[in-house]
Amino acid sequence: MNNNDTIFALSSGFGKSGVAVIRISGDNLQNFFQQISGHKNTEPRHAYFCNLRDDAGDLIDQCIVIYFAAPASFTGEDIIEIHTHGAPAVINKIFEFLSTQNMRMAEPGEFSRRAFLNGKMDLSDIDGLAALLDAQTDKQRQFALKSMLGGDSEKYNDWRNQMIEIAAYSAAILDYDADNLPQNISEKILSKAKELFQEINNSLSHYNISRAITHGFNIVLCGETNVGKSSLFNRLVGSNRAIVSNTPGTTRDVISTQIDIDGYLVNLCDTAGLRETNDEIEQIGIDRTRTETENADLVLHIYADDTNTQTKTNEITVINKSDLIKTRNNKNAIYTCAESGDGIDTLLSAIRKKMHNILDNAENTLVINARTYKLLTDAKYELEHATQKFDGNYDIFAEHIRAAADSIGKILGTITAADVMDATFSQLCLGK
Ligand SMILES: Nc1nc2c(ncn2[C@@H]2O[C@H](COP(=O)(O)OP(=O)(O)OP(=O)(O)O)[C@@H](O)[C@H]2O)c(=O)[nH]1
Ligand SMILES: [Mg+2]
Repeated sequence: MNNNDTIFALSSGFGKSGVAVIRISGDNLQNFFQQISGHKNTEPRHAYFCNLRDDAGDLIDQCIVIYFAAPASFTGEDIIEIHTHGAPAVINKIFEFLSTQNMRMAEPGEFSRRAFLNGKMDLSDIDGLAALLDAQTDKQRQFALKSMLGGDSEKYNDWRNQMIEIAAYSAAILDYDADNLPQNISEKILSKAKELFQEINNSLSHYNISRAITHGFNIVLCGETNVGKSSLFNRLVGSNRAIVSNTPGTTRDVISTQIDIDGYLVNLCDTAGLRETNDEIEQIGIDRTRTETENADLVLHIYADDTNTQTKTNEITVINKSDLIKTRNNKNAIYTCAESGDGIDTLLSAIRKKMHNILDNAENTLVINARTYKLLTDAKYELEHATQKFDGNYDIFAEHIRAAADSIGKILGTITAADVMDATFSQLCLGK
C-alpha cells in the first residue's frame, strides 16, 4: 500500500439516501479541487456548489464540494469532500470518474491509518472510533466517544510515562550513589510499580463491563419447561418472537434478540426448558441453555409455583403464572403473569436496577477489545513479575517494567508492530 496514493471512498452509508459524501485524501489536491468546483481562488473549509463534470464535459451531478487543506483534516493530508445526491448510480459514476484521475479506491480503514501515520490519532483513539461506528445505543455512543476523544489514551500515556520513569530510576540506582538520588527511591519505585499493577488489574476486571456495553448486556431466561419463559420473553420484546404453547419442551433452541433498555444494548435470550429427556435434539437445546446461563450477565430464573429459592447475585427470581397461584411467600421473587402483563413493569424495573448497578460505574472503564485485553494482560504480568519476585536485582526489575511500558506503547501505537496495526484498522469500514 503506497501512502502517497490519492485515495477515495464513500464515507456515508451505501444505498438510496438524500445526500452521499465521498471523501478523497492525498497530497496537493487544491488544483483538482479548483478544477471540479469551477472556481479559482478557493478557500479551505468553504462549501462550493458545483456542476460536477467528467473529462468529456458531461454533467455527473450537482454537488457541494469542500476542500480541507493539510494538515487540518481527518487524515492530516489534503481532503476533498464531495456531497452528492445519494443515488447508487451517481456514486458509481463519480467513482468511475475519480478512477480516471490517478486516484484509487481506499481499502477499509485506510483513511484512519493515514490519520494515525500523520499523528492525528493514536491506536486507542482509533479503537474508540471503531466502537463509535458500531454504536447502536446511547450508552454505546457515550462510551466510545470518550475513548475516541482521547480519554483512554490519556490513561495509557500516564501509565506508560510512569513506567518509563520507574525504569529510568532503576537504571540510575545501578549507576549512581544513593547520595545523588532522591531519598528512598528504591522503595518509591517498587511501590509505584505495585500501584500500577493494581490499577491495570482493576481495569482488566472491568473487561466484562466494557464488553457488555460495546457488545450488549446478556440477559438469559431459564427455568423448567412450560413455566412461561417464551411468553415472558415475548412480553419483554414487545412482539410474538418466540413460539408459545402448552406442550412442555416447545422451545428447543436459543432464541435471541436485541433490545435497548435505558440506552444500553441488551441481548435477550429465551432458552429450552430444563428437564430430564431422552430426546437427543432437546438435550442439545438444554446443553445450550446451560452454556448461555453460564455466560449471562443476568439470569432471569423463571418458576411457575410459589417456591422459596436462593437467588444468586446475577439472578432475578421470577414466579410466573401468578394468576394461578394463591400465595405470595417468596419475598425475593417477582410475581408475573405473562398472559395478562401483570408484574412485567416490576420485572423491568428490577432488570434496570441490576443493569445500572453493574454498568453505571463504567465512567472510568477503558474500551477494552481483544487486542487491548491481550496487551493489558501482558503489562499486568510484567508488573507482577517485577514486583512479586523482586530480590534486589534492579536489572531484571527494570527489564520487566520496560516490557510493561512496551505493551502499553503497543496499545497506543507508539510502538508499532504490523500485526497490531492490521488488527486495529481492519475493524473499520470503507471510508474511515
Ligand atoms: N395462566 C397462565 N398461563 C401462562 C402464563 N404464561 C404462560 N402461560 C401459558 O403456559 C404455557 C407455556 O408457555 P411458554 O411461554 O411456551 O412456556 P415455556 O417456559 O417457554 O415452555 P418451554 O419452551 O416448553 O420450555 C402456554 O400455554 C402459555 O400460554 C401465565 O402467566 N398465566
Ligand atoms: Mg419456550
